Amino acid sequence: MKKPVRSRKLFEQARQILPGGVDSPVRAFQSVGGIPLFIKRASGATIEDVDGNRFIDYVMSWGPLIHGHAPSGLVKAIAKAARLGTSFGAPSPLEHQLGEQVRALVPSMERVRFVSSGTEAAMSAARLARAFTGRDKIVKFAGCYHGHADSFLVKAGSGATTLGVPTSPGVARAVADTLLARYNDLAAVEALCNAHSGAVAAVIVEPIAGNMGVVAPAEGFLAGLRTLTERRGILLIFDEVISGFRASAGGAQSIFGVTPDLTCLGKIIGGGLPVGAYGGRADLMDMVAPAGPVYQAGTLSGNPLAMTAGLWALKRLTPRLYKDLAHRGSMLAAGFADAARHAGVNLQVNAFGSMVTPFFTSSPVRDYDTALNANTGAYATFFRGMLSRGIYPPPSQFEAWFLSAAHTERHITQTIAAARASMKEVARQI
Ligand code: KE4
Repeated sequence: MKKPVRSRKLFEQARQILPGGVDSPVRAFQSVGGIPLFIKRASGATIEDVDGNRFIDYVMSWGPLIHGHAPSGLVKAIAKAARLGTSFGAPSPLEHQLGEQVRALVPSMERVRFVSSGTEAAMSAARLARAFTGRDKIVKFAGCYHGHADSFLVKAGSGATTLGVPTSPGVARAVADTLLARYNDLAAVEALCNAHSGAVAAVIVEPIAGNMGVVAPAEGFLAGLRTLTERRGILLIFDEVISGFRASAGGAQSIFGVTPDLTCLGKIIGGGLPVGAYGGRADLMDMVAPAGPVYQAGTLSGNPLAMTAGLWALKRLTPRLYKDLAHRGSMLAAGFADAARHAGVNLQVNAFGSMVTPFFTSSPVRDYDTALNANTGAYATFFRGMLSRGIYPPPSQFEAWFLSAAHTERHITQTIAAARASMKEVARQI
């Protein structure tokens, strides 16, 4: 790997204008050391930095790129759409076409509203839940991340945990209405709902957690949340910004057979362009302005380029794609486990389809507390070892590694070989 000379210079320049030199905290490499690499281009499963280093990419823009970087058909579709105009600020047929495509894949979303990020989707869904129920409290789970709206920045996962600020300064007042439970702990949710009887508007959950690293729902957890909330007139919100279209074309709700009242989407739905969405029962969504009184708006919501990219991406979610992704995801997970065993390193590998997280800990990871047991120093050593061997992992122990249709078995084999060598460096360091 060539020294990141140009990246270092660009980072110095960026830090003069962008807080921390980046536009999203987890990109800054703060928890893994070194400087962030500035990317020049990407294609398929690989990215190239400004110093000419090429890597097999497992960040994949944090989940959106299930078809890989810049598939030629997608680029052509976006270019064609751009020639017709980049934004109208008025309805276009593309919006309800994508909405119909989403509803065909996720039938619980009888109505859909497009926004420009997962944050907007989750905050709007919470506002709607409060309006519909007339209640104020929202139950979230420690380690889950629903974007950076004030009420969700409480024991939030992803970058908030990575930087060691799971509850952000500046959100003091909003958090009074946020109740925290342990992921996979139904009794904790029951106790909260009993203690705040009649005051809880919604429970919001990542049905397959990705923001403390990958943590799957325990047997019966999601179904238990559904029963518990239904009985109390509490809305159930599935934040499927990561899991939507990632593990199946119908999202986690189709895999586990649990139907939420509202669903939040993002990432894959935009094919790599800025799209979020929230949707669900018609009686709920018809409360959203201008159909109803709950206000939510957005200059670039339903943007024609983003809608075009989303349509292109969702039309290519085939059973074959998911079969291949699941196979290669399990290949990678097994390879990590094998590499750690050979090196004598404690590792727990959590995987769900094409989402994988190697946790550097000896005990199983089932929730936020057990995820926090992971040795982040060991992860940082592993990260640097992989980077030096041409692999670009997420710069945080508390994120998912994402595969795409462009990741071939050869890519996975190369990654496992790099992991074997990097694990030996971890063994020497711990
Ligand atoms: P955005 O506002 O970043 O589009 O979406 C927020 C969000 C909501 N819900 C879930 C389940 C999410 O995972 C996210 C965002 N995910 C992180 C990565 N784990 C985005 C990466 C970043 O913050 O830079």
